[in-house]
Order: sequence, then structure tokens, then C-alpha cells
Amino acid sequence: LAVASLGTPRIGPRRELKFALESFWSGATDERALIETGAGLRAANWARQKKLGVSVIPSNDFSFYDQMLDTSVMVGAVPEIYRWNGGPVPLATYFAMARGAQGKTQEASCGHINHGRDAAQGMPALEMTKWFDTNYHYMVPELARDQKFTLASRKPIEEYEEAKALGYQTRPVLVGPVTFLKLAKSKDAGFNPLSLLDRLLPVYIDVLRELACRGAEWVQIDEPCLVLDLDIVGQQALHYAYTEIASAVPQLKIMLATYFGGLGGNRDTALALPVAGLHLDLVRAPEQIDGLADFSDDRVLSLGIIDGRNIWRADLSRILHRLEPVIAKLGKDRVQIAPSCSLLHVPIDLALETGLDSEIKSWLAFSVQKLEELSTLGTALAGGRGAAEASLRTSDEAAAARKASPRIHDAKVAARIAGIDDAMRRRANAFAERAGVQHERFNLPAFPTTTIGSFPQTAEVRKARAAHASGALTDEVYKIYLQDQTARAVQWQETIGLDVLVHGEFERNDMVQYFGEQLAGFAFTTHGWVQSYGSRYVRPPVLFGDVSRPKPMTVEWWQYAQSLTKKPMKAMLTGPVTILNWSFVRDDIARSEACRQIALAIRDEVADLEAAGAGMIQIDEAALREGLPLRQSEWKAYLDWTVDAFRLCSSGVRDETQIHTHMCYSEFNDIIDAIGAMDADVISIETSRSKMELLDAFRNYRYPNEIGPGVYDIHSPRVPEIEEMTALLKLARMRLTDTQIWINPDCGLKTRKWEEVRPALVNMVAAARELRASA
Ligand code: THG
Ligand code: ZN
Repeated sequence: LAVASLGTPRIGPRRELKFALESFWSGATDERALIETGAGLRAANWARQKKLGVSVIPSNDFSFYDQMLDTSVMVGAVPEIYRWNGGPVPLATYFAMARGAQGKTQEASCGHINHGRDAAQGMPALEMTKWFDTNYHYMVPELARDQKFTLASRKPIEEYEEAKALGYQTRPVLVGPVTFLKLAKSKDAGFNPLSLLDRLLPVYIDVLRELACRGAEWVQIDEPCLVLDLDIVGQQALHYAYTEIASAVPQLKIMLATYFGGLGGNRDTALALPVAGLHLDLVRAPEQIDGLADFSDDRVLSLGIIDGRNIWRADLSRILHRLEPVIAKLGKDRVQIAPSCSLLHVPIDLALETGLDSEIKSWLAFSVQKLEELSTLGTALAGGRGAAEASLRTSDEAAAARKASPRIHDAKVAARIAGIDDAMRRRANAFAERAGVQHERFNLPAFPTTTIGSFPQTAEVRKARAAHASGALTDEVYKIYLQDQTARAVQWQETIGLDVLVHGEFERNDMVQYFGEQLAGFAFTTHGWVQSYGSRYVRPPVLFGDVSRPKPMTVEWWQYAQSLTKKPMKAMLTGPVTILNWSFVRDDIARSEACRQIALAIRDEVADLEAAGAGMIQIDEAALREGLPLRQSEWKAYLDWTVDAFRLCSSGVRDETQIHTHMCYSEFNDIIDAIGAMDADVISIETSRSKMELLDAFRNYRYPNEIGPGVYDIHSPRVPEIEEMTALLKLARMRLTDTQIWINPDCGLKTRKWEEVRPALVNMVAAARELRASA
């Protein structure tokens, strides 16, 4: 019985990869140093997995930036603008595709990211977007109708050889050809990249052949597209691809890996593929274990039973109880046990968390601990439970202790949840009535101008925060510093003539972490980094127990900012769904339940802000859409509880209090009913790059509330001209009524520089004035 790993985090326990990359990009170190760091991380990963008892160790799970980008480069899918002329793709070209060239690095603030494609600034980066329903972003392959493929990077072969030289027989990992093409995009209108499969397969076959030649017995090919709703074309593509591969490289065994869900309607397709093994995610789709007994030929099954997406310690006895009968039927030789997916999505080593509360720590498992768990399961399944007695006992005890812990359950929270009634989810009056009262209260000009909330988090601000965290700056001095930053931002907004101001969020680190740190029920790690994209990582909060808000979180900063101006100061909050989606969430209650608890905590904050005099309160739901389930059949249930949570946190206010929300997506058709049901008085959205086309969804829906369609792209450093913004506003006015329209940028400005923000907003205000004069 084999213990398999599908992939490990590549960032290094101390973020070695981040520092090596950023040092290389800045020119401080050379390519050789970067390559050495990469080799060191790979060697350490192989050694660590071997030591932990993993018998199937992956190679080619490492990447300097992203595995999809690696695949594009492997098959020579390098768009023309990067001026590659064949031969091995140089590292400089690779990073130009990842980040753009000429020093224009990409930055993200939230949600779907599509970076500054700005020809005037040199080579833009490839687009990037979320990898399935994770918080990891991949670089979107860009393919042309006349795309040619060729073997342009031998990375999978080189890393296989590198491991072999160190004494490890590995199972190389490739992103599957069908998933690669399904996630690719083309600029050629009406062209479906999947039609390139025929041309792509020979390159895959070259790679597989060579791996087999050099001694690889197995290759893991990831086809997570099998957990999506595939149409017949997609299913046939899979059948075609694996039939071709099987006939071209019959000597090689393919472990076809699926994860992030169940096979669902693709089950027959998957089971009919001529592959030697199939990996299933039994954490997300535990019911899949039932059909496994009729998997009656000699293929190998890889059972993904340890959660690769969350950080809870597993209940090993419970898992054994489920696995033992299956393994008795299938036979030990035909079964591998594995994490549900690559461990890329969890932090590396819990042992580094010396500051974490010891009780909570005893409930957790990061990637190292997850492999230990697998190894224990492997021992127990191979040699009987007695063979792993001590480890199983520790696991049983931890599971029991967590269940019984008073830290998790808060009777007050339970009582409040039980007391939720429909009135709490409804504003007192309909939007039409509220709008009248609000307009009278604020008396804003037509086409009011505002921003999304954050202003530049400059190096200086971050330095002050770090100094405060390390104790070098006292609370008092740090607070004065932040007040000064806030005051300057407020004064400046007033000077340039914005209508609705924001305080700038200088006191906040991350829009989720900031709230998590102040809410009961959350814990924080010091080294629990997870790759978000490239060298950018996040440290998701750990939501371990019932959530409540011990005391006001943002009121003081709002009050301070409002005291500096007569103009309305918007209060800024992160919404419950976004806090949930960007955290590691407890697995002992439904996500919808945890979300409802967060919603009540935010509702308390909203009430306190209103009581303090805030007339406008913005509740951002940057991550609402990205949490949409992978299967359409599950969308409605998700949207029901997420909308419910938003209404719960936002509906407790009087008519004259204006609720704003913000979402940074460019696709609303799928969720427009839900947006309508949220009933925010004002929503600001990302529209500039789609040339306002996404407003069609709002027009067709006859969305009645107010909308701030973003009039310029904040992901690019470029300063927008007044005329560009008035042109976009003209397009907006073709789709919305004038009284609905607000004017704002696409998203928050925290990743921009003040030198970019200042002229851009001055121009934005000028565009609003022109519009008022002409309308
Ligand atoms: N917060 C959280 N999750 C997110 C985003 C967020 N997921 C999606 C999107 N935004 C990802 N974008 C980023 C942008 C920047 C960084 C990380 C993710 C970043 N990270 C710092 C780094 O790696 O150096 C670390 C930041 C820190 O010190 O906390 O710059 O906004 N939760
Ligand atoms: Zn945004």
C-alpha cells in the first residue's frame, strides 16, 4: 500500500523562494543564485517527503512562478509579443510572461485579476485568474487559432533526472492537456482552444516518451477539469487524449489525478479512460468511495483522504473505518492513499508556529503533518491498527478534545443565531423610499464621485507597521503616524473635490486579516503562508470557533476621519462571505453557518458605526463570486446563503443610512439575481476593461439601485485621460439611468503609488464635472 504525494508547497518554510525571486528581479542577485535556491528547495522537499514515509514522491511540482505558466512554456505557447524565436525559453521570457517586462510588475488587490495590459509600458503580463475555487492564481495560457506547439522547455525531464541523481525515483507531475486547453484563452474571436488538442498532444507524448525512456514508471497527469460540468466535447477530448497517449507510450503508467470535487456526470468518462491509475478527491466528494468496489480491473486507485485544502488535523480512526472495507475488497497493491490534492494550498510546517495557542495548535495539521498522518494511515492499513497504535491514539485524543473544547462553542452566539428572524434580513423600506431619504440627507451632486476605500500602502506605511509589530514603535507613536497619514489623505480628497471621502485604511494590513484579528473565534499564524500568485503569498486566518465581535473594530478610525471633514466619510468593512472565503474555515459546522456568525459580528459593527453617525457604510464582498461552486447545480444554494449573510449584516440600519458594497469582478451575468437580492443602496464594480459591457447584465435585469461602474483600471500604473473616462461614462449612460450612476475607480488603490493616484483622481473628478455640465 503506497503513500503518495500529489505535490508539495514550493515556497520554502521561510519563504525562501519569494526572497530569491524578488532579489533576482531587483537585480541584487543573479540567475545562478535563483536557480540554486530552486534546486535547494526541491532537494529539501524530496528529502522531507522521503523522511516522512511518502513512497510515491512527485517531481516537477516545483515552479518558479506557476505550473500553468510552466506548461505554456513547456509546449512553446509563448505569445508573439514576448518575441521568442524558438529554442529553450529563457528565464527572462518566462518572467516577462509572468509579470510583464520593463519593470512593470503586476499587483493584485482582490478577486479576479487581469493585469495592466498596457502596450505603451512594454510587454504586458499574461492574464491571471483563480485556479478553480482556490485562492491560488494561475497565468492564463494565451493561444492563437494558428498556434503551433513544440517542446520548448524540458523542465519535467530535468527535474525527474535531478531527483534521480539525488537517489529519488519520482512520479513526475504534468498539468493535463485537456485541463490546459480548457483553461486557456484566445484573442481570436469564436475560437475554442480545445480544438488545438490534436496539435498539442505530440508535445505531451514527446515528454512522456522521454520520461519513460529515462526510467519513469509512473507519471501523474492532473485533469481537475473532470470535476467541472463538462459538455460532450470536453468528455470526448479526454477520451481522445488518453487513448492517443496510451497507444503512443504504452509502457508508461498514467496516474490521472482529479481534485476539488467529485467526478459527477463525468464518472463514466473518467472510468473509461485507458490509464493505469485514477486519483479521486474523497474529502470534497466522500460519496465517491461507495462506487469504488466495482472498479474491478487491475487499475490502481489513489484515494485522496487527507484534506489538501484545509488545515485541520484528520480524525485518523474515522478514516480507517471508511478505508478498511474498501481496501479489503480492492487489495493493498491496488490502492494508494494521498492528500485530496496538491499540498500547495496549505502552509508548510505547523512546528514553526511557536506563538500559536497550544490548544488550537493541537487541532491543526499543515503539509508536513498531513504527510505524517498519511504515513500513519499507511502503516495501519498495511500492518493493522496495532502497528500505529500510539499515533492513532494521539489522533483520537485530539479529535475528541477539539469536539469537547469550550473554546469552540459560545452559547451566546448560538442564542443569537437562533433568534434571527426575517425582519433582521430586510431593510425597513424598499430602495425607492430609502433613496429619497438618502438623497435629501446627503444632497450630493449628480454623478457623485468617490473611491473604493484604500489609498496607497506605501513602503513607509508598511515599514511603520513592521516597526510597531516588532515593538520599535510605541502604540502611541504609531497611532499618531497613522492619524497623520489619514489626515493628509482626507485633506487631499477634499482639495481635489471628491464628493464622498474615505479614510484610506492605513491602519489595516490585509482586508481579511484586519477583521479576523479583532473577532473572537479566529487564530493567526506567523509562518502560515500560502502562495497566492508568483512571489505573493497570504496568511489566511484560522476560523476555529464561534465568531463574535468583542468590541467595535473600525469606529474610532471612522470617527477620527469624519472629524476632519464636513463631507460624508464612508465607513469601510469587509463582508462576511469574503472573510469566510479567504480564511481556513472550521470543518465541524457548515460554511453557511460560520458565515452567518460572521454576518452577525459585522452587523454589530454596522450598528455601532451608524450610532456613531456614519451615514454611508461600505461592506466589500470582493470574494463572493469566486466562491461560486464549480458545479452549476450547487450555485443556487451557495448564492442563497451568501446573499442571506449580506442582508443579515447590512439590513439593521435606518432608511437614511446608505449601504454600499464593492465587488471586483468583470462577470456578473451568472450572479445578477443575487446582486439584486443583496439590495445594497450602492454597488461599485470593475467595468473599465470590459468597456462597460458588463453593465448589460444590470440593464437586462433592470437593476434598480445605484451603481458605481469603475471608470479606470487600477491594475495598471497608467494615468487615465479625462476623455477616456467621459467616453466610458457615456457608455454607462446608455445602459443605466443618470440618477443611478456614481463615479469611481475599478477597485481600491492600495497597490498603487501616490504619483499615479493623484493625477488619476484629479482627472476622474474633472470627468465628473464635464459630465454634469453637459448632461
Ligand atoms: N487578501 C486576501 N486574499 C486575497 C487578496 C487579499 N486573495 C486574492 C487577492 N487578494 C490576492 N492578491 C494578493 C495581493 C498581494 C499580496 C498577496 C495577495 C501580497 N502579499 C504580501 C507578500 O507576499 O509579500 C504579504 C502581505 C502581508 O505582509 O500580509 O502582497 O487582499 N486575504
Ligand atoms: Zn476591488
